Parts: sequence; structure tokens; C-alpha cells
Amino acid sequence: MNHNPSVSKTRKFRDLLLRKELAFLMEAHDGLSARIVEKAGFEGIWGSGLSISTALGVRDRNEASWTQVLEVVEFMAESTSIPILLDGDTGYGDFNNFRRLVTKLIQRGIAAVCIEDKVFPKTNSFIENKQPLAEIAEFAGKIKAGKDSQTDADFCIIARVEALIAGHGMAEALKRAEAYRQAGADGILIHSKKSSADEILTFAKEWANRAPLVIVPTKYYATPTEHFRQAGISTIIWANHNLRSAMQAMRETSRRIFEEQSLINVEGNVTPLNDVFEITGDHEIAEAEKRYLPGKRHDAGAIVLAASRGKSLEELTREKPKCMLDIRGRPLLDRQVAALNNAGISRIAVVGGYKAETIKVSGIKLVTNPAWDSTGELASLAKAADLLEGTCLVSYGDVYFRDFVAQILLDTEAEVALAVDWTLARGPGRAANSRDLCRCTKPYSTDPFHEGATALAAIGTLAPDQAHGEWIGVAAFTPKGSEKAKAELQRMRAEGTLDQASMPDLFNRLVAGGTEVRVKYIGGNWCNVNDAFDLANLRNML
Ligand code: SPV
Ligand code: MG
Repeated sequence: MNHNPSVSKTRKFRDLLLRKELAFLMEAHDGLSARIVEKAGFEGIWGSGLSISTALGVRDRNEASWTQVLEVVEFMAESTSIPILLDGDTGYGDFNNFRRLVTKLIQRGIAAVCIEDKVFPKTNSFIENKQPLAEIAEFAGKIKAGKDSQTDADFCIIARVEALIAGHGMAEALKRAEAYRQAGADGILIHSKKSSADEILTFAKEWANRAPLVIVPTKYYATPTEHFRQAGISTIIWANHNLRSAMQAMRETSRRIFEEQSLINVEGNVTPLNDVFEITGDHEIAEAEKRYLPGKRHDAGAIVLAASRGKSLEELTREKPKCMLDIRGRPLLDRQVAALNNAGISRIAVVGGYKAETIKVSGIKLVTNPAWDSTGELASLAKAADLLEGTCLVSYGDVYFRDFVAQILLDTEAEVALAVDWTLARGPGRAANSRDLCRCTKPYSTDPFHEGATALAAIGTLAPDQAHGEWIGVAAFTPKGSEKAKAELQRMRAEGTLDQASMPDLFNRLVAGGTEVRVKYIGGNWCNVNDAFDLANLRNML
């Protein structure tokens, strides 16, 4: 594969066309499909006239103007590093129109163009019988004009012979191919609409490699590729299969959503949103912002700790961890991911453990802690330590919280910020079980003049009268805070205390080391799921 950016695309195409080994071009019709073709491993792209027209919602009859096609292929070229052979139909007019097309294609980074010996406006070769062919001399002149005007010596012009399709026979096809070769064509595309490859293979034999041969086996698709290899074909074009697969998938998705008035059965069958961001290289913006927008709060990430089973939920967690429990039609984790997304967080890692393979939520990166049963929360956090960078939110996977909670934590300037519920700590029974009670520098106050920030003094299993609130299991770290937390994890690993340690242990160590751990008081608006009672509460809350 030649994805080397220092070799021009025109050169890459010429090399593909001229090499001994069979080459393949895959159809694309826009920037997205072009990227998909390159990522699949193809070395070149067929910019199909049929597919580009259809994707624009018009017929393959030159209904899209040549400048509209140019706009599309520019997006395709911009988003890929492999060469594109554009289906230039008949060249959009006479020799003069074609000259201009060649010049513009080179300017837009297209490696080669294919023109067919029909008359403008063309129709698709598979539609009608006996389409009129161009005069041989006129078409040869067009090729010559194109070759004379190309400003890049490696740019290729492929001449497509339609004589077999139009029913003029083998001799006419060979005569035309030879005339086009002599006019300067770099390769010949011999087209056929028969369901067997016989006439293509006969042509190849008679042609005897006078110039590279390109074929489009759309109709004779059952012929094994090996036959073409043995016949000395240079290049095979898979001409329209991305368009057709996209149509099929879109139809099915639309039908289902229309009928069911719900996304529930579709979500798992469509590309995750993160993939959508990934294919256009969205992460690069965050990197560029670090360089060019130094004052901006950078794209926040999140790490969700979801390794535990949730033992007190027994039956309900036999097949899946508690983060995947269904809460009114959606897994708990899915709801948390939505809350994070709504706070502008799209880079989300989930650390799974118990039945991690059942954690199927779109838009997350799954990391696993295989020793989830014998280790604690910080061992899980450490598994995602490379994602603990920049502004980062860390949360428990069994927590549901309203969207604003993540936002107020992200808006806090302190290096570490915890959401602490002041209403629950003193509730009957609850405080006694919690390991997350917080003693703070100030209690919550409804007095609007009760100014100043509240910081954490200690967190853990406290006597209820010592606690000002309960940490809800969601914390935010600024870039500096993330660095400090990571350094703390490393120290604990060196001491041998990491594996059994909890998030409260981390906060207490940070406080002891002089880091301000800010407390943001909230009153309710969250729920964690430890038992069936919590589950019922949460279902009622939604
Ligand atoms: C195209 O893909 O637009 C082509 C190939 O020209 S074909 O449809 O086979 O004619
Ligand atoms: Mg076409």
C-alpha cells in the first residue's frame, strides 16, 4: 500500500496503472465514503458518476453540472491520501470543455480522469441499448487535447470504450481502443454489460497489453478475480457498491424508526457517535486548540468506574454489571453517558470488570480491569490513567445525576472538585453505610451572603454529626488536578497501596498533600444504585 504523503497522488495512480500486480479501485461518492474506502485499505478510489449523481439525488445523465461534480471530488480528495480516478463521463462537452476539466482536476488534487466515447449528455451504460457513440476522430482529439493541457506529467487519462455495450462488436471495440491509445490515452477501460466475462477476456487477449486495461465487473460479478489476473488486467473498478450498501442500510434504519417511533432497536446497529467524530479526525481540533487557543478550557474527558458487579442486586446482576441495569428502557450507564455528553464531554472511557463484555453503550471507550474482584477503585482508575489528563471528570458507573452536576464541576476553577449532597448525610440509616461522607471547611448554607469557597477536609466513614454531606461519586479534575492525581496513583503503586485503595483515599491524600479539593454542594438531583430500593427510587426520579 502506498499512503506515503511525499509521493504525489498522480504518481501513485500512474504506478498502480502500470505495475504488473492487479490493482483495485473502490467506489466513493463523497468525502465520507472516500475516507471509508481508504481506511478499508484500498489503494485508489473510483469517483463514480452514477454514485455521485445518485448521492446528490439526480440522474446519471449529466444533470449535475461539471462544477458541482468538481465540488464533490474536491471534498473526496481533501479527505484522503490515495489517488482518485474520476469518472468524467464524456468530458462534459467538446475537446475544449475537457481541457478545462483536466486543468481543474489537477488543481483539485485528482489523480486521473476516465472519459467514455459517448455523446453529451450521456446516460448510464446499463440503462439503454444502442446509445450513440462519439466519432472516433472527435473522441481521439478530445483525448489529445486533455493530454496536451495537463500540467502534471503523471496525470492519467483513461479512455473508455463503449462499443461492446452499444452492440458494435469486438472489431469496433479494438479499433477504437487502438485509436485512443495512439491519441495518448494512458489506459483503456473496456466496458461490458454481459453477465459473463467472455467478451472482456476475448478483448484482453486480442489487445495483448498494448496499454493497461481497466475493467468494471458490475454485471459479470460472478467471474473469479483470478481470471482477470491471469488475463493481465491492470485495474479492477468496484463501481457502485458503497452507494448501494449505504442505500440499503439507510432504508432499513429509516423504516424501523418510522414504524417503531423509537431508537431503541436501532441504536445498537448504527455506527457509534464517537466513530462519527473519529472519521473526520475531530480529536485533532483539541490538539490544535492547545497550540492556538492557550486560554481555552480544553475538551474535557471522563473516566467512569464501572468494574463492580453490585452484589446486593443479586439476580439483577447475574448477567451484567449494575451499570448496565435497565432504567426505564435505557441502561444506567447510557443515561450517565448522555449526561456527560450534554455537559460537552465526548471523550469517555469506561473501566469495566465484572461481565465487561456486556457493557455495550455507544460513544465510549471500554477499558477493563480483569482483577476487578480483588482490587479497588483506584486500581480501576489506574487502568485508564493515560486518559486522566487535561480536564477530566471521574465518576462511579452506578450513579445517575442530572446534567447540571457535571457542568458545575467543570466550571469550578479548583484543581479538584467534588459534588457533595448536603441533604443526605444525616438521613436515617444512610450515613452509617456510606464511605463517602465529607467533612468540609463550611457546612452548606442557604444564606446568599455566606461567601467563599468550601473545601474538603476529610472524606470517608464519618460519624454523622461530623459530616456536612455525602460525595455523590462524581469529581472533576483540571489539567493540573489530573496531573496531581496521576502522580498520587504512581506514589501509591510504588508504596504497594494502590490495589486496595478507594477514591476517598485519593482525595484524602491530595488534601494531605496541600491540594485544594473544592466542594460543590448540591441538594438531591442524583441517585446511586446499591440495592433494589435505590433502583426503585431512581426509576421514580425519571
Ligand atoms: C459509474 O460508476 O458511474 C460508471 C460505471 O460509469 S458504470 O455504471 O458501470 O457505467
Ligand atoms: Mg459513469
